[in-house]
Amino acid sequence: MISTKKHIQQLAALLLKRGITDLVISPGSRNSPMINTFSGIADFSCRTVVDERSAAYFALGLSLAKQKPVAIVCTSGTAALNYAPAVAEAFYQNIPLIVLTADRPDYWIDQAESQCIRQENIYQNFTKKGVSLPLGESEKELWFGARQINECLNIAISGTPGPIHINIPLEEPLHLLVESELPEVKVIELAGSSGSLSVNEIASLAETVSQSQKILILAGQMNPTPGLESALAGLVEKSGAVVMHEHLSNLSDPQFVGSIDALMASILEESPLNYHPDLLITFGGQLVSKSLKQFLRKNKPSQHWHLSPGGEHFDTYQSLTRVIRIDAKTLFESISEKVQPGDKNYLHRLKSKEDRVNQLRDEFVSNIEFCDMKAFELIGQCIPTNSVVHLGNSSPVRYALIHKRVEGASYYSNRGTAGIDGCMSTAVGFASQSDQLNTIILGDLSFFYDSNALWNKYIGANLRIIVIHNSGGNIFGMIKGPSDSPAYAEHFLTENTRKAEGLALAFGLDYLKAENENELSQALGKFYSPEQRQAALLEIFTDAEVNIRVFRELFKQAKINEK
Ligand SMILES: Cc1ncc(C[n+]2csc(CCOP(=O)(O)OP(=O)(O)O)c2C)c(N)n1
Ligand SMILES: [Mg+2]
Repeated sequence: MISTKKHIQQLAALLLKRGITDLVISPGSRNSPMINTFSGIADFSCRTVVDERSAAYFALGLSLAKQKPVAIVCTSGTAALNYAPAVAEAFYQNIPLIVLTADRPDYWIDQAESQCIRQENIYQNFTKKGVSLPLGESEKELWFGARQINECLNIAISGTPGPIHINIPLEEPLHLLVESELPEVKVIELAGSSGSLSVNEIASLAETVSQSQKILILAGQMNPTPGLESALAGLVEKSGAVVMHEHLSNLSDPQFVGSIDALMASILEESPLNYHPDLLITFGGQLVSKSLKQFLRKNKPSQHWHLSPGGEHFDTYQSLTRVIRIDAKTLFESISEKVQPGDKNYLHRLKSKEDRVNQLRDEFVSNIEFCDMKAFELIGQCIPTNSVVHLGNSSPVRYALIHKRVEGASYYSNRGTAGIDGCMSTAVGFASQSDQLNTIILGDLSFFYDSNALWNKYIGANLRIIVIHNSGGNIFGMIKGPSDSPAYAEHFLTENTRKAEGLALAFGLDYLKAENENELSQALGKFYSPEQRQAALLEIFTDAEVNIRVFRELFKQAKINEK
């Protein structure tokens, strides 16, 4: 018999899969779902020690003798605090103690409820990681809990081993039991260490790649990385893998797929199963495309490897099966030689679909009236090659990704947290250390928010600022939700009538403006001419209603076209 509590069932299953079978239990009521489950499964070897302080030290000794992680289990309240001395000792002796504390639901903390203390992160200074599992048992909460447990168990034994803490809030009834097997759980494996893979690991990864029919490699945001592009191209050539990237990934090989957002929108509408990958490999930072996330969360690959020298467990697509602690270039170079030649069917299908979507975009953009989307096309044609492009958050980054990359340009954007508060300051800082031309394209609200970016003495002649003045936060009209709200105009769009001219002049920048296609072409010519010998700001005025209509229409057409 085991407890009916699903998080505890998952915990037991994951401990078993990791071979962690030694437990030291201290009696209590809140931890009864753990006691019942662990003692109800013959594979666990459960000891009992009443005093938690001594129990934790006992486990430490057991772990030292067996050279294996040992788990300790206690109830809520001061029981958990009594583990602290042994947890500190384990931390400084590098012993992988797995600390499992039962807790009350958070809504009872500090509410004059018995055996209730603030348990979250109580051993913060002496554990490699501490988590609190969710209380609810929805599909999302169970996925979240399993990911937290996987990550903690991996961290306890990887690199320098050490204690981890899993705090587990549990709600009454606590004592219900079922006669059942443990659930199927997904183990997130860890491969590689200190930036390299063993020969066996390389062989086994290459074998999985060789056996996969549809391989999707997703490149997130990253700085230009010499050698990465050719390592990827080598693997594509051999295996037929599809590499998808956004401008911020700073890749440009034409064999790769670079128009993700519109492409995914059209695939979502069609028959996603045709495009659903068997093996997903991700690396780098975040991707902007929302439809990509939607597509992959709905059509989960059977394996997802995330490459991360730091060992981060990014499970963005809810399908993570392996974290490989190595950088992308080294991995692709190491496995390419060993991979068997694969067919290119998946690659050809996605490439030809991308060609169709790009063609549709080109025709669409050539026929639209003056608006943000049109302005981005014209800007893209004029930015000099080999320069640096900084994209403001909100709609500028989305428009830029719809259009082709500027050849040879490097792209940057504050996508770590997607704030609109420091886009221009970041670009100014970058430009101050760069001998290339730096263009920042940002929205009007973002510009005014961060106008103090210009309040320093490091503004050089290599800086070009393009403000897309669409009278407020247009993004809120482009996405579903805010635009249907009665508060849309007043509190989302936030109409803005201030202009950038006064600020540009106050900070000593040349000022140009454009209100239509003609004016924009002329202004861009001047803006990027060799005669422009000091920093300049170009303000482009567009109409919010037109922008929003055109943006939605492009995605609508991409979908209809593929039905
Ligand atoms: C610091 C910060 N505050 C608020 C937000 C929420 N936010 C996202 S986009 C946006 C509007 C930006 O408007 P604008 O810069 O004019 O760009 P547009 O969408 O109009 O092109 C806001 C307020 C944010 N991302 N960062
Ligand atoms: Mg705006």
